[in-house]
Amino acid sequence: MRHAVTGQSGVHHGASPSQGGRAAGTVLIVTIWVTLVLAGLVLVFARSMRVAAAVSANQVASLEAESIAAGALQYVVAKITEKIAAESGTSQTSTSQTTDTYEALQVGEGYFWVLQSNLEDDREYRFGLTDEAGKINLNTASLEMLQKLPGMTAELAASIIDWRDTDSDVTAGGAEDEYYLLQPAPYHCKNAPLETVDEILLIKGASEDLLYGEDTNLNGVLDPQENDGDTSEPPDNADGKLDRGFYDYVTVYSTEKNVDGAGNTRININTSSSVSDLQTLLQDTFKEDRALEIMMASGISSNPSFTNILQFYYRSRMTFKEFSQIADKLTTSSETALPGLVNVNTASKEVLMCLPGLEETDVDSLLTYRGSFTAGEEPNSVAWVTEVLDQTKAVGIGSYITVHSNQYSADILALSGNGRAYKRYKAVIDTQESTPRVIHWRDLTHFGWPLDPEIVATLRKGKPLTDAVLSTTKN
Ligand SMILES: [Ca+2]
Ligand SMILES: [Ca+2]
Ligand SMILES: [Ca+2]
Ligand SMILES: [Ca+2]
Repeated sequence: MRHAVTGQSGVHHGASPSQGGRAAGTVLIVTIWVTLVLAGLVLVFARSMRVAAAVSANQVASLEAESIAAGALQYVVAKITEKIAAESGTSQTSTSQTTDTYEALQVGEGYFWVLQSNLEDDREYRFGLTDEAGKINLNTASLEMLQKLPGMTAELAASIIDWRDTDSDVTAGGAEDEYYLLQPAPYHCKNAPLETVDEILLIKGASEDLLYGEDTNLNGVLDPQENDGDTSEPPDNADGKLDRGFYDYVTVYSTEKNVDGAGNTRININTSSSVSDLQTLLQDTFKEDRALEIMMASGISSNPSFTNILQFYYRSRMTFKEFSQIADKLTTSSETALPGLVNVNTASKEVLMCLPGLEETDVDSLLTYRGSFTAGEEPNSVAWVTEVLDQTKAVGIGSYITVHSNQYSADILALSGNGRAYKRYKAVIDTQESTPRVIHWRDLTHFGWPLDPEIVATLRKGKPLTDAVLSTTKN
């Protein structure tokens, strides 16, 4: 600024060489100088006004995205309520009849999506709710089951066991207080269940690399930056496929009440007091003499001790059709809550592979059999696995499986109408009570924009979102 003023005054001197004009010239110089300073101030001020205007416009967009996300959560809760009503038969529409949309739903000027990891295809986005019962529960899975998760290390699996168990005995390869207290920023081993999946990052041997794999923006598909090696963050092996971590396969939320699909208390066949209840159930369901045959064959009167209900099935020599009618009404546990059971109707191949004793061929057979189920009319008991697996394998997984789901997660992405701001949240909704409850709400915005950047670019140009822009397939 000062330099510019000197230059200007020099030019002025050359234009007014007379002695008499010296005083007037000085005034003129001062005037010019003041004018220049003022002009400069105006310029600076105008620029900061523009910045302020842009900031406040972004704030408005950000607030808009925030309210859209809040609206999206209400939508998700409403959809879950509908789903429960349909399943319990209190609604006219069955689950199969309701077509749920979770993609590019418009709210005011803006939009929201409910993202779902597509575990079968890393080139195609998928939308909808995610069933938490279709995952391995980090708080209940055995060491053997944890070890079978994709990308899991022996060290981390053992350390998860130590992290959640109440004792301070170190599992081989694991870690208790001794390890955590020696860290640069020391902390205690939790010795209690994990409350969130991401809490795993506090555990020895865990890393974002193991948890998220190459999918560092958590959208379930292979993005260009996840397939270009070290050219851009994140580092990846550029092999044209998404090497996932185990994030999509694990949960800490799955739990169910020990009741049947209709909400009635189950008969615990491991207590001698239940013998008459079982007899009544069998007589009500089948003919009296058939009920007696089943009771006799099962040996329940003399020895009410079963590993799980599938073992009862084999001992009782019921037909599959008979067992299917009563299976969900039976239990071998006296607990009122059964955390961490895996829903065999919904779990992914990778999750089913973690169940004890199953080979890949067994899991493929389960998936093939499951493929014939009609949506909304899936079996209401775990009995069907006996149609696929041999006795040893069926009984081997019988204590770890269910067909009920009570927790759903929603990965909500909200975008302002002008494309300037977005928000992304993970919500976990528990449906065990009559009113669904949000039990977890986490900001995922920092993972970056997870869909096609063209969507944002289009809205920023003030253009409408066409089907081509909204394409769910990645190039
Ligand atoms: Ca411990
Ligand atoms: Ca990705
Ligand atoms: Ca990369
Ligand atoms: Ca890869």
